[in-house]
Amino acid sequence: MTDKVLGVILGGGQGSRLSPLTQTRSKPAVPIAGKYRLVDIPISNCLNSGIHRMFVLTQFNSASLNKHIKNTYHFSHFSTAFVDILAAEQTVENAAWFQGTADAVRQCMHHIVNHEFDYILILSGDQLYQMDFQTMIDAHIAASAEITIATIPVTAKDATDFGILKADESQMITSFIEKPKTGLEDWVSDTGETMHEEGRDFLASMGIYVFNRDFLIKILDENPEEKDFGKEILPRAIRSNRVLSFQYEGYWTDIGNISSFFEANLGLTDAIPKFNLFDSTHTIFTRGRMLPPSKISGTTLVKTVIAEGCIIHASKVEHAVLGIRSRIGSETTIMNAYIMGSDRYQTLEEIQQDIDAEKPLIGIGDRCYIQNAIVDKNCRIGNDVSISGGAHLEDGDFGLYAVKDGIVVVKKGALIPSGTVI
Ligand code: ADQ
Ligand code: ADP
Repeated sequence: MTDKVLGVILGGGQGSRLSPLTQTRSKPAVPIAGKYRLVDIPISNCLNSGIHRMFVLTQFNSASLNKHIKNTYHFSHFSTAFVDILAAEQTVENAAWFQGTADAVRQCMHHIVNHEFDYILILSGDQLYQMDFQTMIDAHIAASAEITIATIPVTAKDATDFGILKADESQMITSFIEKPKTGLEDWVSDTGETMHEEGRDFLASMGIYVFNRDFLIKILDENPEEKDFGKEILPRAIRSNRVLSFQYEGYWTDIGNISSFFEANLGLTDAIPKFNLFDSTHTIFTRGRMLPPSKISGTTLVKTVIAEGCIIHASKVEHAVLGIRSRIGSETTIMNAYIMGSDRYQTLEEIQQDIDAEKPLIGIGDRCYIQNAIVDKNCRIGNDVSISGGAHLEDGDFGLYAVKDGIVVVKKGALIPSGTVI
């Protein structure tokens, strides 16, 4: 059955909510959990569900995304599997960027329809979850639906950030509203006893849709002015078509902004993380880099996730994720932080040259204190640097770093001189 399904991953609009991580790369290429990229999550979910053909739609095509996809997703010559990137492109008829999610799919439709499929699975590129799409597709077929929306119960506090819907006894959606700001009381659903006990009274769209091929082509063609699935296409479809709600109750989180991105990463350090990287039935795939094991000396490690290839001399690392090739100097303390690591090691010669020129090395120096921060890749943080994020800091962009919701984000490749205090 999965031969009949094609996956389409919405790789991101301008990605401004994840800025500055998206300043020099497209959103799907943002590094997550120390060794993966955001796009690995939906791709892995597809592969684990037996869906082997997919497109990643992205607003701009970065070298790092291309390289990652090209180097990671290799399939046998005898299989039809592929992961291809479709970036917004100017054509004779259309010189514009993708204007929204539906418009992105519409503009790429001429590439997509070249493939054989009966169902198209549309996914967001910025969510953390491990879901079997096969059961969703089975439910879609069994209900003879034209569209199926994966849904999840959420609280009133979260409901305003999502598409909220109501369904009848046979789970057919009867009404849908995108991000309701008022009148929430009219949108309470029967989400089941356990969910009600947790205050999760509203059914939210997870932004994961199954469409019948012909139905999608028709609805996009007939309504060219409608640019967005959540705001336009879905509310329209619900009025006259069979749109099924497929309720999911596993772990799922939207990581659209810096604070949810930060929390999703640090959540991996929990004793039993909700997003389980150790589940061999839901492997998250990424590029095999053949890095050496991490080397650690004299460090107290508490609730910390460490990727491969790190060299760590810090005195303490607590509640942190250290990404590939992280280098951390002695007497340094890291707390509540995501250090992304770096793309390469410096040679001993380069290190000597930098030391002679009093230039900080790639990585984090000696006697630093780093708290409530994200340090992007390839940064050079000198000695005696103190970075302490928190509510006391004003949000804004300060050149080498930005502050968002009190979290300090040191930009990719930034050189923070010794002695700096943030
Ligand atoms: P949002 O996530 O707020 O809500 P949107 O900004 O449209 O909706 O993004 C959906 C996905 O598409 C994201 O992965 C985003 O990066 C990507 N995307 C956005 N614009 C794009 C573009 N121009 N080109 C390519 N990709 C683009 C949606 C639904 C809600 C639902 C939530 C669940 O609209 O109804 O509740 O997802 O997270
Ligand atoms: P990002 O993860 O921040 O998007 P890129 O994907 O652009 O970064 O860079 C990752 C790749 O770039 C790595 O695989 C690494 O091989 C290569 N790379 C980056 N900088 C250098 C450098 N100075 N020398 C050699 N290779 C580099």
